[in-house]
This record gives sequence, C-alpha cells and structure tokens, in this order.
Amino acid sequence: MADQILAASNKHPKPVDRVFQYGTAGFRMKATLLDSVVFRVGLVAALRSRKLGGQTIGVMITASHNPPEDNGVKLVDPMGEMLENAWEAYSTELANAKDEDVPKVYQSLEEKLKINPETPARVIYARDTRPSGPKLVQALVDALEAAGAEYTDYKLLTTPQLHYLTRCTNTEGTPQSYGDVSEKGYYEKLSEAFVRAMKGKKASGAVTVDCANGVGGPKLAELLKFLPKASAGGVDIKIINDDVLKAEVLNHECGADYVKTKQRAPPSSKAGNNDRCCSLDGDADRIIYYFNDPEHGFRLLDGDKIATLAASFIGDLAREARLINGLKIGVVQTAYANGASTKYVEKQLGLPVVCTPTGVKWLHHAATKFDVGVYFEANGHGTVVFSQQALKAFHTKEPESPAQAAALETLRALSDLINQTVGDALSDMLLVEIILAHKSWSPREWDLTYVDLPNRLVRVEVGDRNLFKTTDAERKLVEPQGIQDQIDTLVKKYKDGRSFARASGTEDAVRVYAEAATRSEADDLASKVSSIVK
Ligand code: NG1
Ligand code: ZN
Repeated sequence: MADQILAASNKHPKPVDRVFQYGTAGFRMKATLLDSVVFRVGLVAALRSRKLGGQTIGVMITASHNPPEDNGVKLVDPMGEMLENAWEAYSTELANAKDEDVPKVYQSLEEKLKINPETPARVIYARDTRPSGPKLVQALVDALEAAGAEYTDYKLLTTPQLHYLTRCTNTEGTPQSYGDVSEKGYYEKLSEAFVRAMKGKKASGAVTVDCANGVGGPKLAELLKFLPKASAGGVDIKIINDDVLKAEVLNHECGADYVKTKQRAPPSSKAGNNDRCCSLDGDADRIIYYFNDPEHGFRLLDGDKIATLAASFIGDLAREARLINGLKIGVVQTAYANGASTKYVEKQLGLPVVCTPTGVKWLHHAATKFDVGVYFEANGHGTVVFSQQALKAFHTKEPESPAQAAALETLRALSDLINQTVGDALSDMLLVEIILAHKSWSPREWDLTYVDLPNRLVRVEVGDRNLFKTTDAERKLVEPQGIQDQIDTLVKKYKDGRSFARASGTEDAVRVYAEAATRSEADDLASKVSSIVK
C-alpha cells in the first residue's frame, strides 16, 4: 500500500511553500493549487471510512460562492454531517506533508487511530460546475485507488444532495433509512413532502430563482419535473441565471452572496415591485429572499428572516397540534444575526436563542440539542433539525380535531421536506414557499415581522489574523489584549450599539461587524472599530 500511495502521490505534488488548512468550508483556494490537497483528502476519506467500520464518507468538490477560478474540497461524515473536528486536523496534517512523507503520515494516522487496513473503505463524491472539477476528481480517484477504497462518482450535484446521498447510503435498508439512494430519490422525497405540506393551500404569484449560474440551476430544473405545476397546486417557479456553460459567469453579479453583501438584486433581474425573488449560491446550500418595495426600495429577507419565519410557523403548528409543551423548540444563530431578529425570537415568539461560533457545523450541533432546532447563518445557510422524540410525536400523537390532524400532517411533511443533514437552498426554498402559502403572505408581510437594525460588515486586512483570539461565541476578543476594552467603551456611546471583531475562517482578514439604531451610527461604529483593529 505504501508504495502505491507514494507512486500515486508523486503524480500530485504539493506546491512548495504552501501551508494548507482545513477551515470552516474545508480546503478552499485557487483551483491550480488544489491538486495535491484533493489527492490527500481522498486518502483521509479512505482512512475515515475504515475507522468507522466501512461506513460511506462523502467528498464534495466545490468552492460555493467563490469565483470560478477557485475550488475547494470537503468531507462529509456518514449521517451527512460535517467532518468530525479532530479529523480536520488530520486532513491538515496530511495536506501539508512533504511529497515523500505522504505514505509515512498516512501510516502514522492509521496506527495512531488504530485503523484496521483490512476494513473496507467506501467513498462517494460529486462536484459543482467549475471547469477545474474533472481534473480534481481525477486526483481524488487516484488517491481512492491507491488506498484501496470502493467509490461511486455522482458527477454534478449540489452540496446538500451529496450530504443527502451520504446519509441515504449509510442508512439504506435500516429503520432509519433516509430515502432512496439516488438523485431521483432526492427529488421524489422533496416533491412528495411538498405536495403533502401544500394540501388545501395556494401559492400566490410566482417566485423568481437566481441560480448564480451554478449547479443549482440544472438541479432545480430537474426538481421542477417532479413538482406539481402551478395550476395543479404547485408554485410558479421561474429560473434565471442558470448558465453553467460559460465558466466565467458563475457567481458573477448574481447569487446569494452577491445579493447579501451588495444589498441589491442581481443587475440581470427584471423583477417588478413586490415580486418574490430569491438567490441561491454556487453549490445551492444557501438561499436569500428579497423584493423591491415601491416605497422603501430593495428589501432583503436573509437567513435571519428565514429562521424567524420557520420558527414562528413550526411553533404555531406545534401549538395547534397540542405538542408545544412536550417539545423544546429553539433558534440557533451566530453573532452576525441582526440584533432585531434575536429580540423578535425571544420576545415575540417566546423561544430561546443560542449563539454559536461561525460555521454551520457549530450551529447544526447546537440545534440538535432542541427537539426542533432552527438554525441559519445570516447569509442564508441553514435548516431545521428534528429530534427522534419530535418525529415520534408527529407520528403517534392522536389528533382530537380536524385542525390538529392537519397540523400534525404538515409537521410530518416538513420533517421529510427539510434536509436534516445540512442547509439546502432547494429544500429551504420550498419551505419558505409553503409557509408563505399557509400564511397567505406576500414578501412584504414577511418583511414587516420585524425591522432589521442598520448594520455594516467590514473586511480589515491585518498583519496576522491569527493574533485575534475570541471567546463567547466569537463576540469578545481576548487577544490582542486591550482591544476588547476599547470596543466596549466605544459601543456604549451608540444607541442599540453592538460590535465585534473576529478573524475570518475563510479569508486572510479580520471581519468587523457593527449595528446601531441608525445607518450613520452603524457605519460610524464599524469604521471606528476597524481603526482599533487595524
Ligand atoms: P468567515 O470567513 O469565517 O467569516 C464565512 C461566512 C460564514 C460561513 C463561512 C463558510 C460571513 C460573515 N461569514 O466565514 O457565515 O458561511 O464563510 O462558508 O458571512
Ligand atoms: Zn455554498
């Protein structure tokens, strides 16, 4: 095995003087630098599968919302979760080994983790639409063959579809089966659940979906073949920005990240006033809604607004089904959630809010502590997870009225519709459409549930971002010493002021976030905190 690994590794040499790190989004960088990294991630996938007794591990090749020339790779654990923390460090170790040391590091991990090399290794993988994808897949395959792993190539998929398939593969034929192990199985599961949840309700108007010219475009088009037409109880879904043949247009002036950071619709949008619009990101795990208000201009309905919408709807259903006292429902956010959304959940919805560090693995983990855990990052990445106890209650509770029976049926449908493994833009979009149809709400009514505090996010280039160490879910700096005191003193001078600084996990910079009662105060606070950090 060592010889095979060395020979294969030599075909994928590591660029000299590069240090790689498995971050919140796996490894991500210019695609030209990624060949050796993907090869070594393939080796880690084989090790991880063997360590877990031959359960299937997923590998996704994508750089999400980043430019077309970038790419990335991340690992998916057997139940569709993000890779276990400790293994991020093993991946980093192998990614940084000298070429000639790759077999040695591989073996040392095998020994340290007591992995039996005779155990089968099973891996599935997919990629987004980037032109660099096929070549990187070859590096992955070379690693899987050298490590003696069995593998299945799912070709082009959205990231959440690969998470779905990983879970389905590992639960196939068991009582926990998550669905049919195929892309078709994914569409069938979503569309069947959608039809059940929409029973007796009617969507009003159309929704325009900007697919960021990424893999979400063709996959949404495929899903539409399974969904009912608008005339038959479905939603009129119009797809735009679905060109996956011109590499350079991916995420370019469109997509969820563009809309969220620029706070405007894609220039290509032809939407009229009050038209319901949403944008996916390049691998379709994020979604943002928005519309143009004739009086107030562009209105963003971000991850916070999706979380509050979902929490309020599911909370109401649980109340109608007489389940509310037995189930713990909560919302998980990061420090980037708008303060107004946190207040709305706690005060208006009467639900607890938990704050975690950035990165969906932290949010997901915290959400599983609730029976119904709603988690979203402000940028639109999130989902709702249901505990076994919640699922059991949805299926066994005896309804005492037609209204209770209907609420239980909607809860059961939602638990099938909502991707339990990771944030999923296609599933989240159907969820929002279902809720708006149930409430007979236009985006304007949704928007009016609470008013966001004006806020500003600034990227600050610093000498060494690793000097910035935080505590309290990244809301306070402990190092460099003294900076947090200065921020605290400053924040007190602003009405509804809140600000924090943390090192980005995906870019070489520190991010400063500030919010306050007025736009000028929020801008001023952000700029002053940035000067402190610089
Ligand atoms: P960093 O670069 O650590 O701030 C960004 C996003 C996260 C998350 C990750 C992973 C912001 C402020 N941060 O993290 O929410 O999505 O990328 O993709 O949007
Ligand atoms: Zn993404």
